[in-house]
Amino acid sequence: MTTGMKLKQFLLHAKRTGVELPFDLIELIHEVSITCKEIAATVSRGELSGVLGVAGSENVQGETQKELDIITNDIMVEHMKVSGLVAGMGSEEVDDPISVPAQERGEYILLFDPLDGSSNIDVNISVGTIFSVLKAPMGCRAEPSLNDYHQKGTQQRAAGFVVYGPSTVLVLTTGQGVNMFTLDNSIGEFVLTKEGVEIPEDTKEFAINLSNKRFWEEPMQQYIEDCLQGEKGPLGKRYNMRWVASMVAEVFRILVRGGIFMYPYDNRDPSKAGKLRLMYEANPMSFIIEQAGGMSSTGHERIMDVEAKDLHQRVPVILGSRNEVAKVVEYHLKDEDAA
Ligand code: P6P
Repeated sequence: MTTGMKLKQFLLHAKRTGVELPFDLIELIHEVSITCKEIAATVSRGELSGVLGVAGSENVQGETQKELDIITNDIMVEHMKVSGLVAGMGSEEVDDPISVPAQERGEYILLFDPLDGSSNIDVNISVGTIFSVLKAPMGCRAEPSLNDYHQKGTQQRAAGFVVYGPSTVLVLTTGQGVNMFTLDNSIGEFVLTKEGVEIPEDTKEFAINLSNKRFWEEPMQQYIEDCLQGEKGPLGKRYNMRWVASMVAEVFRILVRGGIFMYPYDNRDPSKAGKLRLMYEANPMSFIIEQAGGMSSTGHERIMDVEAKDLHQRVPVILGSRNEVAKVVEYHLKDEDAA
């Protein structure tokens, strides 16, 4: 019985029982969890921190940065830069890859969105940190080249997110299923609270920002119209809808009770393939969703197979309960065939 184990204790136990888990990857995950505890403490202070609101700057995405976007980014960067575990880092909040001093380099590349959903921070809705771990091709021997960052989602060694909600929960996969660790503030440790998460294959709950409907491609418009027709419609089910505008909250809900989350391509800015970023949002979330028995697609291909060409590349996202995602993919394939 491993429920109740602390994060590092659980990972070391898994390694002893035969799971392929290098010690330095265990250490990296543990260091990221320490950073997320610091972020949790910072975020939970809310107005007391005096740093809610906008920072008066924009990130590489052209999005207004919140003070806390920058503060949480700096917490992650400064902590991991001297961990001796990463050779380089990529952050949603920083245009270029983040270098690590030669004497501090480790074997991995860490990609992260330090505070996903930060537009919600001022209205006290759950936000989170998302991270993805890749192997640095040259390890600690050299600074990773730009191309070293452009690895497919299938190359990830670990992926996780921490949702800062009513409780702070770390969701983690290293390729052997998905486990959840709840932060016990009385001892300052992430404690295993759910082992072997499995997403229900079917769902009646979809999550999408419906206000963008007129900008979507035809198959997505058709699927949502069919959902809204309820049990008398072609899908034969009465659907419920959620939209938190915080991906970590949506994905956590889907891991717990099933569902489908969609941020599809829309033509508001044809130069952008979607809103969400492949390397530090879609890929880590897709690794987790697939490891929990779900499915994650662009509508045309498996997200973890998408060729990575840019650190901040965007991608359409359709993920969650596998049978529902398969339906949406079918709408897209029919549209392709009709073209
Ligand atoms: P919209 C948060 O900014 C985020 O990247 C995701 O966490 C979330 O699902 C989405 O964007 C919300 O987008 O357009 O509804 O505000």
